[in-house]
Amino acid sequence: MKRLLLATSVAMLALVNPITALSKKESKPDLNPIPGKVLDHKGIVINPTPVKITRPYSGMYNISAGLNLSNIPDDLTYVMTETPVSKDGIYTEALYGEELAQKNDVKPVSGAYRLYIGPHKISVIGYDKVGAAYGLTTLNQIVAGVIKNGQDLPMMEIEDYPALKNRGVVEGFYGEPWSHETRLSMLDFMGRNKMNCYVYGPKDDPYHRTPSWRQPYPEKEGKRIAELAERANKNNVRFVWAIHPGGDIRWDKADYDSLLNKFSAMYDLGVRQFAIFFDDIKGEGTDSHKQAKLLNDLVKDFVKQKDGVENLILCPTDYNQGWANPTENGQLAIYGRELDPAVDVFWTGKVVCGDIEPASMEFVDTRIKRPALVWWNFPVSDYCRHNLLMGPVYGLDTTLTGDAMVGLLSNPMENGEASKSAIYSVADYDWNPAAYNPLDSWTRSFEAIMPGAPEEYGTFAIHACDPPKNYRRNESWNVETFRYDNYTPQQYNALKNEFSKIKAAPDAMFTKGGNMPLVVEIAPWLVQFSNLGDRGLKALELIKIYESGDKVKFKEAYNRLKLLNDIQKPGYMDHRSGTLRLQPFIENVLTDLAPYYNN
Ligand code: LTM
Repeated sequence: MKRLLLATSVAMLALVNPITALSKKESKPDLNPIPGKVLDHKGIVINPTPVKITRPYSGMYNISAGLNLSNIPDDLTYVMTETPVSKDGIYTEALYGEELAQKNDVKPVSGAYRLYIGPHKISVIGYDKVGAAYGLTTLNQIVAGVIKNGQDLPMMEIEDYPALKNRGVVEGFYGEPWSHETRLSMLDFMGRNKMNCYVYGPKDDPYHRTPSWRQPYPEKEGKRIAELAERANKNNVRFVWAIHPGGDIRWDKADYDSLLNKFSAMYDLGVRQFAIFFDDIKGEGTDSHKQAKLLNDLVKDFVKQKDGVENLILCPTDYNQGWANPTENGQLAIYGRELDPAVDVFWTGKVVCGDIEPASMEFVDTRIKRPALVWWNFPVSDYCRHNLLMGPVYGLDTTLTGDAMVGLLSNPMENGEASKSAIYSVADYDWNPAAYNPLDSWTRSFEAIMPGAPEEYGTFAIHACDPPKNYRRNESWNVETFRYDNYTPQQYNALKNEFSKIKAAPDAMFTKGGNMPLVVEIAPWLVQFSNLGDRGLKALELIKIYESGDKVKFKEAYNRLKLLNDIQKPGYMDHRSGTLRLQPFIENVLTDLAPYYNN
């Protein structure tokens, strides 16, 4: 009877209340599904994805005795972190050199290698030393997978080489620069994933930008730069130091000398490659002719004068198609005519933060008369600092090759550990764009980054993807949300299951994840994520109580959820997740059921 009464008054309310009238349908944002599919790698996961894997022999090795690494040059054994070593193990060699590479059909590009796991021995042939290191890195990943899964090592042959010359990261965001420890750990991570270029350019380092770019680093910071350059070197990563002088540069001899002095000081700290950024400035500094001349002079007076200095990199003021003057008088065309062809030029694509597509590459390349270096603004979150962008790397065209771009660097979040998932996949794309599989790469990254709790990490990641503006990303696509009056039991149970997982995931990541630096870095988000799971469960429970017709219980449960939501909201707004579908679900439940509560 009670239920009937409630139902009748509810029906009457629905006639007059616009909120309930609207609540019949769940509106879904128009975001593309994530491309790719998760594959079964049968325990052997290699990142980045090799160009070609064949199995000319069907044999398997029992590797319980480990590998005999005595024929590997001492300065390459450091990559074999997961490989058990024994004199009685399988004979393993690593060799490199152009002639040897040619004989073994190894592509003549830096980093190329061939790995044989054959009947009598394991052999790595690198085109160069980096290639040999990469071949061993691949072997180490294979061995780690095999050991983890208690399998035997299958004989195989891998032919591999990078598609893009520059693969890596540009620490180029606004906000808190990465800590020294994060940078060191990132350089190791990059090396393990065959990335080779790290550009140091955090906007909020005063010695990088206006006005202190003219000053040398204080001794302590200088030592750290030296340590970074050394660690980068060890990981076959080029440490590129960037300066951002455009805010107040005077284009006179005094400022030119300041630049030369600063570069010389950085050279003495071990830096061997430099970049000059002119992004996000106004006024004098934007002069394209003067920018080009400055770079050309530096090539002449610095790059060519100092031992071992690599090509300069320039970030234009017109760094994306939306802002670039397309005419012959535009900055890009001026670079094309006036800038030394050895200087690489950054480019963020059609817009500041967006997909990388052939059309915008052609736009820039034809003007600057060289393939651009892509500065990909993902997963950078300086425009949405309350959100973490943990979602898959997609939007990178898989038909692009080294002819269209000289490389692609990811601009990450100020949260360096949390950026590693995306960087793992950028490494995958950079090495082998044609084979890039976004969903698979992202899923593999969970195991690599949080080996003790990959599923829980995945649960967090899938619900922490979408920034509320700019470069919108799909999120929470594994569950369907609904309105209180329009769902099936399957949908209800699936959502309940997901909210339970959300509530429990942070604890598992903390207790068994095996990546404390990451957990500590994102702890405020994890606290809010677990709360979100709890609120979601309470919202689902509220629907059931409402349906039961028990007014007293309904009122209590509504009050509880409303209060919890109000109390937790400020913390949630600072450290958000589930912004696309999950928190809106909770808000909808409260809004849609408000008329019954008020009644
Ligand atoms: O993208 C470039 C070249 N410059 C800045 C970056 O420093 C910033 O991190 C991104 C994202 O907000 N946008 C920029 O314009």
